[in-house]
Amino acid sequence: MSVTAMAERWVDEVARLTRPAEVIWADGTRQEYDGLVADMLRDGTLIEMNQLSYPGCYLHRSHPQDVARTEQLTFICTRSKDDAGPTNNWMAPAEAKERVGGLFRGSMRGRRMFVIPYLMGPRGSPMSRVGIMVTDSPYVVASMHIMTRVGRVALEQMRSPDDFVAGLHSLGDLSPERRFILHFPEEKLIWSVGSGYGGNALLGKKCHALRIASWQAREEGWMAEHMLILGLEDPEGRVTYLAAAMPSASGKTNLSMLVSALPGWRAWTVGDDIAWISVDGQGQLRAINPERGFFGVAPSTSGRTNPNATAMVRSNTIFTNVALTPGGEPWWEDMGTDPPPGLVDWQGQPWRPGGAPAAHPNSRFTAPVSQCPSVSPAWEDPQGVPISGFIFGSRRSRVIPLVFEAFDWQHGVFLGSAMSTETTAAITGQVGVVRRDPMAMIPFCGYNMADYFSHWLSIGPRLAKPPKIFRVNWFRRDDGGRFLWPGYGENVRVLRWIVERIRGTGTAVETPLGFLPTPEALDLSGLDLPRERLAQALAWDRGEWIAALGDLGAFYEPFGERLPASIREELHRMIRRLGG
Ligand code: GTP
Ligand code: SPV
Ligand code: MN
Repeated sequence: MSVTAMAERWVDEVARLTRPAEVIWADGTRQEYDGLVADMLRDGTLIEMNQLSYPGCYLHRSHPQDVARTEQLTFICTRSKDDAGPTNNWMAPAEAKERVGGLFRGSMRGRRMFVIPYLMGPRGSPMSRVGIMVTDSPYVVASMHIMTRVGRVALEQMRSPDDFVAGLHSLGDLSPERRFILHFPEEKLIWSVGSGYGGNALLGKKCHALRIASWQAREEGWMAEHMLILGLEDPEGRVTYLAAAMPSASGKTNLSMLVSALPGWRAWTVGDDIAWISVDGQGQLRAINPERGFFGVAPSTSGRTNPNATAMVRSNTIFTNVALTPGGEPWWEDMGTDPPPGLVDWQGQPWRPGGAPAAHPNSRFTAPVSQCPSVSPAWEDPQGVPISGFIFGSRRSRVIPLVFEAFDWQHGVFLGSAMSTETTAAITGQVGVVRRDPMAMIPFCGYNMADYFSHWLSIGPRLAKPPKIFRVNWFRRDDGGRFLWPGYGENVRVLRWIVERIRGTGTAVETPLGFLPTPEALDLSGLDLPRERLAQALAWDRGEWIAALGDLGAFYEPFGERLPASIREELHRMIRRLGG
């Protein structure tokens, strides 16, 4: 199978616009990867790490103004503004091409242009999709090798000549003034210029697998979600698959590979960031992980919090913006070791104790899924894994209890739409500000979110047994600012209750919010957690909730008539249950 004429035509067109010195089709081989690495070591794009303790590991330092996704420079370019909706930045397609086209004109002069055919999803899966991405960044090509399936494997999976998402990426001058991440869902097209970082530049990830794919998913009746996928095995060996949406830097990677604090229970990792989910012939939801690598947050990753990740990044990993020890090893805050003398910070400067963090708070590792010790045997199953429960989690110091369960599908969709979270270093801007983030998709939904809620609502009735939906919050704090719940491997105690609820055995009390576990319903064996703290973690306050639902009503306002009536109805019901 070869490249279709249509793909070739698009690539030619792009080359005429960007004027590269050379056009190279990526084949995804080890040889190609090694060659790219050698080039980048020569020109300083990569720094070799200690090849004895970290074989195949390299450090990349990005431009200091290019360290996270930039949402204010990210646009959905649909013909109608309403189709992008009030929560997306919008530009008319013609205007976008006019404004940004100039930044691509001649942008690859003297540089190599790489064409990357990539497959999102397991080989041979009917749910997998193809992208063809053009870039002038070797770092992006190497990262795409880790994060996606590159080369013939992708071209072979095209079902028709135009069965691909086209992505044009150029580093430009890396200035935020000339940075744009544009999505044209009606043309299956992405344009990104001025950034070499993560979700801005690895176009298979957020741009394709969420923004464009969410549009396609609505048209075709499936779901593209910002979710981890894990299988929780009980002591009898039964595995229950769950998918969990949590905002950026709010615990997906950690939960997906947790090491269970409960004997006999075990988590199997299928994916850590994105789930593509469809309804099978039996009315069962099945999920695949479209990626083949993890682009995970480094700070706080330690033997205590995430030993699977610590093991996984010991080889064949590209680190971005971490600190470097004199011995050529990576270092970051809360990795479990003291900063060694002679530490060099993420910008290559000598680090001084008490100064700014040595590793950038959004520093990351890029590592293959296959290296994760907890990788699920089913992670590349072309049919996907059967999903029995959804979890919506966010980062809230107050108000939201540790865990509760929705009454039914519609109420669960409402709870997802009601999500808000404290911002993190994964996006540029202020950290710790509460913002709305329905289903953790506010930065990633490629269309009007009111239609997205309708789409979610439409899935439930198609299912033989709709998954139960849960709300979690690992991040609630006491008055002194300390987390009330220990988190990480201890989260299995919450997952166990969730699985028991799905099976109909776990106990709960009915509250105006939904079903809450009684303190006795959670297995706390071996955990030294004062009763009082657990009670605080599970507490809810009528007044706080009524106020929060007032804010939610204001958030719904701009959606107008497009907001599904049943979402508004759930809001009013909840206010009534609270006596407001
Ligand atoms: P993205 O890759 O940006 O989508 O992030 P993510 O959702 O995968 O988040 P990740 O698991 O990387 O966690 C982000 C931050 O939250 C890290 O600093 C973690 O240490 C911290 N974190 C994760 N799980 C927990 C938890 O259970 N409790 C607490 N207190 N912190 C956690
Ligand atoms: C996120 O921000 O949700 C990430 C990192 O997973 S990025 O790839 O930059 O989007
Ligand atoms: Mn993410």
